[in-house]
Amino acid sequence: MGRVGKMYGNISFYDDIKIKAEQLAPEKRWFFSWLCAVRALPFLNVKRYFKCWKKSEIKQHLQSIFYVCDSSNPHVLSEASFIAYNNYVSTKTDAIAAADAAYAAAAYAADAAAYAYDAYADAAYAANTYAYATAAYAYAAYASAYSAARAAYAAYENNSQKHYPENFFQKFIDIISDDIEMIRTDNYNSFNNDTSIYGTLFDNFKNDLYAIGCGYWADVYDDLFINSFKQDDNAIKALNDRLKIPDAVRNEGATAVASYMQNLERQGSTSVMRETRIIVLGSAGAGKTTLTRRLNDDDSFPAPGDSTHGVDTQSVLNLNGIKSRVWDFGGQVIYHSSHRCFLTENCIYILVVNARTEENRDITRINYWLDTIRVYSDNKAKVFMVINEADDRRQNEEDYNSFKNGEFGNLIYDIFSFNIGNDIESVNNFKSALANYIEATGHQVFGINDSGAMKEIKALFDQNKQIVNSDKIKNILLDSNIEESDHDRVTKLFNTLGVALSYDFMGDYVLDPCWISRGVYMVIDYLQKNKTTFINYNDLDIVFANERSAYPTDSYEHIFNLMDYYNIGFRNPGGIRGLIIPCAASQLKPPGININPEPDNIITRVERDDLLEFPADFFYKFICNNQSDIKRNGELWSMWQTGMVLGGSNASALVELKENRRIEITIWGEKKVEYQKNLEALINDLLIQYNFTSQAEERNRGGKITRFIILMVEAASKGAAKGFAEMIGKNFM
Ligand SMILES: Nc1nc2c(ncn2[C@@H]2O[C@H](COP(=O)(O)OP(=O)(O)O)[C@@H](O)[C@H]2O)c(=O)[nH]1
Ligand SMILES: [Mg+2]
Repeated sequence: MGRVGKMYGNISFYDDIKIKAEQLAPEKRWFFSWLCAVRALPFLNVKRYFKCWKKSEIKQHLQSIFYVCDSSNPHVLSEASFIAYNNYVSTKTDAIAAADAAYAAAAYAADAAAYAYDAYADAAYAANTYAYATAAYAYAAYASAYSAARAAYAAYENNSQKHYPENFFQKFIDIISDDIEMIRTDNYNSFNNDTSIYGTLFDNFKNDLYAIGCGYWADVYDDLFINSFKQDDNAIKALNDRLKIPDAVRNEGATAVASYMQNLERQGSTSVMRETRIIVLGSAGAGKTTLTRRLNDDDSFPAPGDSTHGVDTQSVLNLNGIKSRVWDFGGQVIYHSSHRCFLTENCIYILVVNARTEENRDITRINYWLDTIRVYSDNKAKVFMVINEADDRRQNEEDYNSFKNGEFGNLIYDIFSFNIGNDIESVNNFKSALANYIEATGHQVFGINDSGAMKEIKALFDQNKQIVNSDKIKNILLDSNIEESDHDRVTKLFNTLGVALSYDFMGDYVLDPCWISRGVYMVIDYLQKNKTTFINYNDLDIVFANERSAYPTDSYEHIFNLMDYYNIGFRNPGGIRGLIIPCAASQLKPPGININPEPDNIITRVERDDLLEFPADFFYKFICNNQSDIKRNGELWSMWQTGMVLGGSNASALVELKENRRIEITIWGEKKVEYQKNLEALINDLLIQYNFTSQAEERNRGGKITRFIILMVEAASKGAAKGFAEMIGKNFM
C-alpha cells in the first residue's frame, strides 16, 4: 500500500510528519511517539469488548500495550536513556518511526482492504512482547508507539469507516499535525483533548475496560485526556509504581495490574523491596558450585566427584546492599525434570558452560539450557552466561558470542568468559555486573501492609520455621493491618511471587519454597541412588535421616502433595501409599515389558517446528498424565525414561521419546482412532501449559496414516532485537 492520503502542499501527511520529526530533538520525537500511541489506544476497541483478540488473551495484550506506553512515558525517561536511545536508533529511522506512529494512529489510508486484521493484531502483540521483554532498553518508546499504532491501524483496516463520525480522519490528522507543531515550539500546555471526535469509540473504550475489570486503566487514560496530557505528581507517582510492580503480577495481565494498583492506593503508602533470586544452571561439572562459592568470597573448590545433589539454597549474596539468594542446582539430568515448578517466578539466571568438557561445548546442550530457561520463565528471564575457562582452555569467543544474535538473543543479558576457579578479578567484575543489573531492575513496590507481612513471613522462614499454619498466618496478616476479608488476596499474592507457597490442597499452610524444593530434590536423589521409581512414607525417614528437625514426619505429606500437584510423580493406585516418580525410571526399556503392536496401527508424531528438544520434564509429565493407562505387571510399571506402554479400553499404545525432540505414539487395537484422539487431547493440554501452540496437519504415508502435529513456540519468543529490526525494516503500509 502506498503512502497516499491527504496532501500537504505536494507531500503526503506521512512525509510531512517524517520531515518534521527529523527536525525534532530526540526527546521531543519520543514524546510525540508516546502521544500518538495514547491517542491511538481507543482504536484497540473498534471491535467492542476487545474482541479483536482471543478472549483468553485480552488481558495480556492490553497489559503489553499499557506497559510499553508506561515505559515510554516522557516522565520516566532519563537523560541516560535518551543517550542510549539515540545511539541505538539513528535520527532517520527514529523519525520514520514517529511518522509511522502518527500515520498509523491517524489510520489514514486510502487503501483499506489490503491487510487481514487478525494478522496485524498478532503482529502488534508480538511487537509489544518484544518491547515488553526489553522494556529496560531505550527503544521501548518507539516500539510502543509504533505497535499500539499498528494495532489501531489494523483495527481500522478491518472495519469500515461507519464507526467514525463524519470527517473523523481529517480531524484526527489535523490534531496530530498540531501536536508535532506544539511539541516543536515547546508548547506542552494545550494539546487538543477533544474526545468527541472519536464518536462513541472513546466512551466504549473506557466502558469496556471497566467491564473487564480494568477500570483503573480507563481512569488513567481518561485523566490524561482530561488534563490535556499533563501529569500531576499523583499521576507520576502512580506511573512509577506501575513500572515497579512485581513481574509475576504484571505477567498475569492488565486486570491483575489494575487490582494491584488499587490495593497500593488503598494501603496509602508503599514500600519498595529489593530482593532477587539467582538461579544457577548448567550441566554437571560446569563449575556452578565453584562460581556460587566465589561469589560468596569462598575460595575453596568442591572436591572432584562431590557434585551438588538436588539444589543448594544456602548462599545469600549482598549485592550493592540487595539481598539475593542463590539457588545452585545439581546438573544431573534427573533434576531438570522438576526445575519448572520452582522456577516460574521471575528470577535472574546464571548459565554456566564449561569450555573444557565436550558436553558443554556442544551447541545443542547450550540451546537446550537456554530453551529451558525460556520456557520456564515464559520468555521473561535474563540470563548471565558464564563460560568457564577452567584449565585456561580458551574457546573461540566467536563461538559463544553467536548466541547473542541467535534465537535466544533477547534472553541473554551478557556473556562472560573467565576461569571461575582462579581468576578472582574477573569473578569480581562479573559480580559487579550482576549487582548493577539487580540494582537497576530488582525493585518491587508493595503496599506498606503487604510488605510488612511479607517481611514477617520471610523472617519465620529464616528462623527455620518453614511450615506455617493458618492461625499463624492469620495473626501475621492481622498484625500487619490486613483485614481478614483481604487475607486470601495476600496469600495468593505471596504464592504468585514465590515468597510463600500455598495451594488449595494444602488448606491451612504456607511453605518456604527453598525448603520444599530442597526436600523434593532430596527425594529424587534418593530414588536415583536406589534405582527405584517408588517411594513411600517410611522411605522418607531414610531420605531425611540427617535432617530430622527440618523435615519432621508431619512434613512428608506436604512434599508428596507438591510432587503430585506438579506431576513430578503420581500416587500409587493400590497397595502401599506412596508416589511413583517417572523421572527416576530406568534409562532403557526394562526387560520383561512386552510390546505387540498390530500391523494396522496408527502413528502420531509430535515435534516442535523449531526442532528443538522438549523441555526436560515434558515427557515425564506426559507419563504422569497417562498414569491410569500405564500397563503394569504387579510392581513392574511399563515405563522408562523415554517410553511407556499404555493399555486403554480396546486400544493400546507404545509411546516413545526419540532424541528428546520427537514423541512417537504407535496405537493399535479395536478403538485405536478414539484412543489416538484422547492421547492427542492430553498432549495438547500439556502443550498449552508450556505455552506451545499447536496446529495439526495430516499426511498419508505408505498406506499408514501418519499424523504430524507441528508445534510452534509463540511468536513472542523470537528475539527482541530481531523483532525490532523487523519493525524498522518492514514498512507495513
Ligand atoms: N582447576 C579447576 N577446576 C575447577 C574449576 N572450576 C571448577 N573446577 C572443578 O571442577 C569440578 C566441578 O565443579 P563444580 O563447581 O562442582 O561444578 P558444578 O557441577 O557445575 O557445580 C570440581 O571438582 C571443581 O573443583 C576451575 O576453574 N579450575
Ligand atoms: Mg554443583
